[in-house]
Formats: sequence, structure tokens, C-alpha cells
Amino acid sequence: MNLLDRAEEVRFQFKKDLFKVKIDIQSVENFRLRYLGKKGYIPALFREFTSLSVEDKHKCGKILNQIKKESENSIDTLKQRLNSIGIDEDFFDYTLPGKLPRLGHLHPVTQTMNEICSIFREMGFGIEFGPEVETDYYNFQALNFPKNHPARDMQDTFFIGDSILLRTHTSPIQIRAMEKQKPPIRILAPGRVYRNEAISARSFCTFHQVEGLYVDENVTFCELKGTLEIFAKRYFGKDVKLRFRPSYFPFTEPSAEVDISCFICGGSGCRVCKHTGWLEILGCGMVDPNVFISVGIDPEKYTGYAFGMGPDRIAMLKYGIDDIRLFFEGDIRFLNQF
Ligand code: 2NM
Repeated sequence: MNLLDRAEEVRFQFKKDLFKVKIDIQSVENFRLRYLGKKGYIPALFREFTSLSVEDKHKCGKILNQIKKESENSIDTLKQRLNSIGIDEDFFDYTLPGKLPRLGHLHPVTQTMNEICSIFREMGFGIEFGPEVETDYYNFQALNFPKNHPARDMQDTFFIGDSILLRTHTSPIQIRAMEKQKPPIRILAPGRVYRNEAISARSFCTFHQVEGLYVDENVTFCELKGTLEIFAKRYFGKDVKLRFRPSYFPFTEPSAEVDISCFICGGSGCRVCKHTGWLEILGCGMVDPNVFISVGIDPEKYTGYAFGMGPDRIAMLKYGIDDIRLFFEGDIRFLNQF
């Protein structure tokens, strides 16, 4: 019924306005007049009430009286507060409990990157950053990617212009560092990278990398193995074992992929390691002489190792997350768990 709807609306509006009333005589009186004065909303409802049929009066009467009573009670309470604080003084109850501000925290991938970086910092690595928009030269050419390498295809890389692109790895940071500094160079390059991949639970168009580089006289593969072993034991626990498998990257020779014994099952085989007992966590190798030539470092005098890992993947393994896209949705119901 029409009148019932309007009555509920008046009741709702009254409750909303009630919170906004300033506690001074004039404001409380104006508020009272607006709802309960002769020309107010509530008497208007009652005037309409008189013209209803007997049947409708039965339905409405009780509600209208309720609304009137509630409103009068609320206004009485306002007047009591007026009396208790004195005339025309803004009322504020300083004893009300405060609202706790919502605290944010670092993203789980950022936390993971920070943990990785701090382990390498203790081993003497500096941290360097670089632009996410790169040139073909820094992203591919200087890194010994041949002109027809599939990664250079539009299919795999987001191009912005002819030779401007979104970096597909953080190695350009290391190229710039080698151009600027003379060996010894020992740096870590964390950051966001982009690849034009089919999106799925396992791969997304953007993700993160932490790459490392050490260049000096007489740097050996043996040092690379030792450094990565110390890292893995610090990060995953002192009982992890490492396994180096031969691999290929354009910018390193020789190259290897590194697995750690599964930290869930200890190597006996489980769902996470797909019953192999091993988890792949990074790629590495000795910097290819062609890369040194690009940046003006003498490959006869210096050698170096480099490695790269994906903190998104590492965080997924660590926290048991099965879909990489969750990291990029910004849903606080997910993020608050870390
Ligand atoms: C990896 C694996 C192996 C790497 C190489 C370089 C540079 F710039 F020194 F040539 N930076 N990063 C590298 C080597 C990255 O990621 C899986």
C-alpha cells in the first residue's frame, strides 16, 4: 500500500538524519519541526491516514503510531543530551572507542623478493633496478640473442615500437651495470617482467624475476654452485639438496637449470613435485664471452656467472598456491592471508 511505503521511507530518512543533527538547541528544534511539527512529515502521514478505508486503517495504524513514538523518543534523547552538555556546545563523546585503521602489508611476491635479496646482500651483492620499457638492444642484442631467435617474435614479446618493448627479463639491468662499472661487479637485479604468453594458472603476461651477476677475474662455475647452494639452504632449509642439469640460454655458456630436493616431501615424491622428488627453481650459467664483448669487458681477462629465478613461482611453492593469476588480482581476501 502506498501510505505504508511512504511511512517506511519517512522512518528510514529520520534515522539517517538523526545521525547528522548537530547538538545545539536550534538544530534539534529544526529537526523536530521537520518530522513532528504541524507541517512535518509524520503529521502529514496521519492526515492521509484519515481518508483510508477501515480495512487499510487496520493495516496502517499500528505502524504510524510506532513511527511517531520512535521519533518522539529519539528527539527526547537528543534533548537529554543537549541538557547534559549545556547550551550550544558541539557534542563529542571522547569516551567512544576508536576505529582501528586497516593496516596493509607487503605483497607476498614482494616479501619473497625481499627475502631472496637479503640473503644475497649478506653475500656481498648490491641491488640494482632498471626500466620496464626497454630497447631491443638491451633486452636481446647485447645478450647474444641471434636476430631470428623465437623470443624476439611478436608472439612472445610485447613490442611498443619498432625496437621498443617491455622487458622480458631483468638482464638489461645487468647489461647497463656492466657498461657503467668495471669488474668486480656483484649485483642482483629484481623486478617485473612481461611476456606475451597464453594466460593460464601457471603463466601470466607479467611476472617477476630476481637475477644475479658476478664478474671478476677467475670467477668459476664452482663458485656459482657454492653460492647457489648457500642461497638454497638459507631460503629453503639446510637439508635441501641441489641438482644441476645442463641447459641452454643465449647469454650463458655453459648453462644449467637447478632443482632442489622437494621441501614438501623431502625427496620421496608428492603432489607438489609431481612425484619426481625435485623442484626446478632457477637457471644459471657462465656469462657468454659475446655478452662481455657487447659491454666492453675483456673476456680474456674476466669471467662471470649469472643466474635467474622466478619469485612468483617460488612463493607459489612455498605457500601452496596453485594459480599465479591470484598474485595480480589485488583481491585483499587473498592477499590478507600472507
Ligand atoms: C637466467 C639464467 C642464466 C642472466 C645472464 C645475465 C647477463 F646479463 F649477465 F648476461 N643476466 N642474467 C641469466 C643467466 C639469467 O635466468 C633464468
